[in-house]
Amino acid sequence: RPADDWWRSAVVYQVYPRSFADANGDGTGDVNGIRARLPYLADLGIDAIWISPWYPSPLLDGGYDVSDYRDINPDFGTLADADALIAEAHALGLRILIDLVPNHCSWEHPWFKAALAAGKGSPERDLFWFRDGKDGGLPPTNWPAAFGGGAWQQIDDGQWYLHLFDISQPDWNWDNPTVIEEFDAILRFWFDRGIDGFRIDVADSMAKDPALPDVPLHNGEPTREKYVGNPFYDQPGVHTIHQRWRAIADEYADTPQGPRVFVAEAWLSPAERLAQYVRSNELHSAFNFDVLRCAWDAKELREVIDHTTENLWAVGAPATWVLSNHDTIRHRTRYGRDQRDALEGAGVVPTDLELGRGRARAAALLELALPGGAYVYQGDELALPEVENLPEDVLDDPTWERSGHTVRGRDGCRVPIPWSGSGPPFGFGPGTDQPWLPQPANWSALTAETQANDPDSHLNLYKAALRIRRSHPALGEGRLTWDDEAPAGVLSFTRDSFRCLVNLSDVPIPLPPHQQLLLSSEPLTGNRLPVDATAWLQL
Ligand code: ISL
Repeated sequence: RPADDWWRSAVVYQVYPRSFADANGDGTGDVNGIRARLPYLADLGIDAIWISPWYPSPLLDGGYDVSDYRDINPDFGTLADADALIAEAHALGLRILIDLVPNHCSWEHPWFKAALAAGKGSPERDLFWFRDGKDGGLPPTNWPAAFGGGAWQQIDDGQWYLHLFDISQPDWNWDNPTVIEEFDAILRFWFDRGIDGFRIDVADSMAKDPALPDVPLHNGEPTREKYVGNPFYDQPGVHTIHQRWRAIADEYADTPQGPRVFVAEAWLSPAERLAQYVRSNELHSAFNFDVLRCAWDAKELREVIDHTTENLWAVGAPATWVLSNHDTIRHRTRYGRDQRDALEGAGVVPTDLELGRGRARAAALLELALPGGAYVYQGDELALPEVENLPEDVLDDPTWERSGHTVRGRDGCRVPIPWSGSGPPFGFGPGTDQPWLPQPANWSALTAETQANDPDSHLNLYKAALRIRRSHPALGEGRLTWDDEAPAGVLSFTRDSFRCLVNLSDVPIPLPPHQQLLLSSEPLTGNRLPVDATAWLQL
């Protein structure tokens, strides 16, 4: 395929730098840790790496609170390390995407500090959303923040500033030309250093309705729903910003790497809305989170797959598939929870090392057989489960109260990767202590090293699938055709001479006629595909 189109069918591996690999042994992952594992990633067979924010940051939102967009967090390394990483990845044929966080920065960003110092009505304050409150000491609007409470914080002189996320993450004012130009320069800074593209954080939120209307109440509380017309999500102004960025990425078309690309993070449903973000003069692609939200259910999955592809293809964009990321419960555990409920109802107590594993294997082969691009979150190739029992005193992500219950943060999917060895830190770093989040003591069976030596491991299933995906002409971009004759609870589709069969029913099913079994997530039982398994067939 033409190199310029690599992103249309790329398998992108998400690195969460704090938790991936720790080269200097301080318990926190770093850039040199990623460099040391590049051969592992190349061997896995992915096309690109997306690195979650690596910028200087107080890490109050895991780095999505940026205090300098043109440097590397000293805890993670230096710009020279980043340059080396980009060059080494390219030498291995891996593309590098990094995270851009344009909706907000950290309260440690020098421009926000200057805005606090400069006072009411100053040009410095106009880079953010500073407003006077309403009569009676109320904030300017009733907007809710993502991590609990209201989205406005009052400061000493009585004004309030807007933060859609944590109090430490003031929102930029995208109506101010200085903000627009600053982000143009940030894009060029990293493109010139050789990155292949950006993942755009909350790509649907930068523009705000300047009239600042309140949002409606749901169950007595201001809604967080992205209803059409929401004053801070999916406003028409975001598209002007994206079009501007697309033109900048296209300026690089004649460089050896080709044009640079964007992937939008926007939790927008239905797909008709998301499709607006990937029109040909806007962002190249967008995460499709709809499958991530599906239960392990054939009918629901098929509807979502069809709905997504129809809408994204209508604007010429590729479909993308996401099962997990650093914000969600790992999919192995999501699927396993339903299983646990059923098994416990039948009097069986499953172990956490078995639960959800089969479904995670089946889901991986489904994801990698679908048309378009696929995202793999670090550790998913090892079948890591969500760590559900982290002690309270180690939790790092914001935890808050909503509707009378405590919402725990997202630490459980961010536990450092077990690479090797029989106990913590499992080769994560050279130290002997626990890394920044403790790893479960029973993870030795899940390490990359253990799995590399086991032909039936989850890791080797991914490797085999990625190898076939690279070499099979029917996989990657292109269309799919459903087999409507498939039994209930079975997803079956063909892509030219390739068939993918996923058994979500509760009985083993016979394989339809085929020339060759390319891959199966479980051993067959007498030519039957077991429950919760996927087979890839050559027709
Ligand atoms: O996590 C979500 C749903 O499970 C989303 O609502 C998510 O909070 C939202 O899409 C934004 O996420 C991104 O920006 C946040 C940051 O905390 C997340 O880690 C990041 O992925 C603020 O920068």
